[in-house]
Amino acid sequence: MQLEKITTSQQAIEMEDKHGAHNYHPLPVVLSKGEGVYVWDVEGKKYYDFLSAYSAVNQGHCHPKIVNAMHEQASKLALTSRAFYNDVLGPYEKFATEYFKFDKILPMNTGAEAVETAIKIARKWAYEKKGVEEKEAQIIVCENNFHGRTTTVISFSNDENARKNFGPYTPGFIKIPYNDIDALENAIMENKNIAGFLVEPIQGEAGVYTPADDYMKRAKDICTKNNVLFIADEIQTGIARTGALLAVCGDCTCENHCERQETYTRPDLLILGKALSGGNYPVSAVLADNEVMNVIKPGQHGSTFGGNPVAGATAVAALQVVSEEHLIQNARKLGNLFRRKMNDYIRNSNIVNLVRGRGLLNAIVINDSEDSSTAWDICMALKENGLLAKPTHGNIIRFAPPLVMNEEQLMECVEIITKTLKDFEK
Ligand code: IF1
Repeated sequence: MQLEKITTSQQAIEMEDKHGAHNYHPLPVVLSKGEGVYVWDVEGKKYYDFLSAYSAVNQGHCHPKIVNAMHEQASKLALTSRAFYNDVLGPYEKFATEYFKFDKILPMNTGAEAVETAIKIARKWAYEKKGVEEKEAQIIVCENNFHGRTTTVISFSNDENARKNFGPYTPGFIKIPYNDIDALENAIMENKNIAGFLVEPIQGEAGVYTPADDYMKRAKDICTKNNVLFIADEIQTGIARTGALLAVCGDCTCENHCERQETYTRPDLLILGKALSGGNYPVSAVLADNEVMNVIKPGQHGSTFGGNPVAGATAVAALQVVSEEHLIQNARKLGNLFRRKMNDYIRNSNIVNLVRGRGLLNAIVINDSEDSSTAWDICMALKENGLLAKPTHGNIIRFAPPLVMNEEQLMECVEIITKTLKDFEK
């Protein structure tokens, strides 16, 4: 059986349309090569990647250190399952728990799997440590959340497109408005069965909503006071993306995780994914201290590929790149520059309302109705001008380049974006 070679973009698009499930509506560009901040399509056109696979490719496409680590391990021992030990998992677990300063890590593969893992741990902790009545545990989540696409996770989504006709839904979730401390306190006061509060430090898919600076800290304090687990989903915001190692580190500029209390809101359960492998391999994880993590006993959770040797080797290299190449500082510096330059443009624009974000996780809000095609049309024009981005909801365009970008490249991207936007000014 031969594999048909792709020679044109149109051929690839038609092949996917015929043979693949139609669960996406991609921008009509067919990529065939990636290096650092650049990607190339089948015809050889070069683009700046301003999405980074939704903040998975923070370390840049095909980073040699990460690819080499992955290749070397894949050529030696790829998968043992957890039926046996191997000589990679322990060192990876030691490295990662020291890197993020937690007692233990539970390795999984996709982000949604890690979110499901955190939900299971929080529920078990509630029954076995907090004394919540069996099957009564509740987890508080926020309106407009995005935590993945499994049946339980979409059960607490309010995105009808993500939910409709996937019922019956998993019970045990209470929704509150995002960035609303009183709503969190009231929800906790009104229900004695609360296991945890699951929250994105910045709501990425909802449109890069950055909450009040003290939202995380105040939410954690309320959780601690009421014996509720604070569960941070840093799958998209973590690993230097927001100009700190984790978004819950606030404006800390430390290169190595410092846990400085005045800025760091330490989660009881930390959920990581995406850039944990630099976008080279599905690697996710949940980190917690022994008091929480030790509720999981042998045979109570796991997965075939969770914590496999290739995942471990790849994740260690990906985290080393973050430190060695000072990606935290770079994301902070270039993020501030990007928002400053975009605000200079927005002052005289009638097509862009605002720019918001932290580090190199940003978005612009287009001055048009949510159901207009303007944001999509702008992304199509950006593609023609050599930059790839995609709208989140409706009239919001997310901008998230790899964190290895330099100032000259960023300024060229600002030039492409503003030049493109000018063609849409009314
Ligand atoms: C797609 C969105 C972003 C996430 C947070 C968990 C997950 C994600 C905060 C699940 C994943 C991805 C999924 C991907 C596109 C992208 C996305 F548009 F879907 F919503 F980034 F905003 N928590 N986000 O952002 O991780 O299981 O995907 O590994 O579904 O197309 P996953």
